[in-house]
Amino acid sequence: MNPEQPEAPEARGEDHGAEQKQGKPVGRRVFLGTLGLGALGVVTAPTLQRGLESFLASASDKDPTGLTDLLPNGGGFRYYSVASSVPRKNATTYRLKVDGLVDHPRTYTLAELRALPQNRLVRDVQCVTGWRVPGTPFEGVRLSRLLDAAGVRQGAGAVRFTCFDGTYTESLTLDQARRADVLVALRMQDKALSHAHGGPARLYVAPMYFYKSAKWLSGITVTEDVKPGYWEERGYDVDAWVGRSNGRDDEPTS
Ligand SMILES: Nc1nc2c(c(=O)[nH]1)N[C@H]1C(S)=C(S)[C@@H](COP(=O)(O)O)O[C@H]1N2
Ligand SMILES: [Mo]
Repeated sequence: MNPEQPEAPEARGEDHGAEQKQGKPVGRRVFLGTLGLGALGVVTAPTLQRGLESFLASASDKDPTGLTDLLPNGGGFRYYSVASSVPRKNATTYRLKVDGLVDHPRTYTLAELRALPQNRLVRDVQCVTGWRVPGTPFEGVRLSRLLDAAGVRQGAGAVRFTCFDGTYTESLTLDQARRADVLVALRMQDKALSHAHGGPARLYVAPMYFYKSAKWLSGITVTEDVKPGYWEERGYDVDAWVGRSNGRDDEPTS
């Protein structure tokens, strides 16, 4: 395959939800979307990414398929929102509520989150539809710290995330939520998280496909059981480990 001339973008499943529209099983479609990157390997993946990106960008004027929702600043990211408009929140208006099966429910301001110890992780971002952004720094507060501060009660088994877009939801088991590589991220690529990327704060679940990383995070609720999130109700795996879910278990992890 010539990296500068990728095949039709729909072959890569760039469009979340296309599986449902076309009545195809998610696993197979996602698997097909992976073959190119998997075969080319890590070294050439950025080149392929750029080729695909410019292909999509040049097609954007005529393309009615909605595949070209690229961020204006590029960088390999697609901009995704299942909500058609999302209110903007800033340091004055942002709030993050932690509640549910906890002894000390609490609402944090952005200043309070910034005052907590920050952890920085540099991993590859991997969307389940096939695009990847290598070595992307995220920085923020470990979710485990917020859970410990809240005092998780006996009988709790999961965490549910809600967003101020009013629509998107996600969830993790309590064990997953307590991992050191799961953050409430305030910074990305060493800048304050932009509105487009889910700022002021988003969830960042490093070891899982990027759909777990809920943008515009506004609520963390400790619950008894896992409730499938937005995309999971539409066919994606609840346990979204990169390379070990969604029919992509052949992909090398990094
Ligand atoms: N609130 C919200 N969070 C979301 C999504 C969304 O539509 N809404 N899309 C998910 C998906 S599928 C991906 S790939 C990433 C995209 O993040 P980005 O827009 O910062 O590239 O956000 C995830 N989190
Ligand atoms: Mo995604």
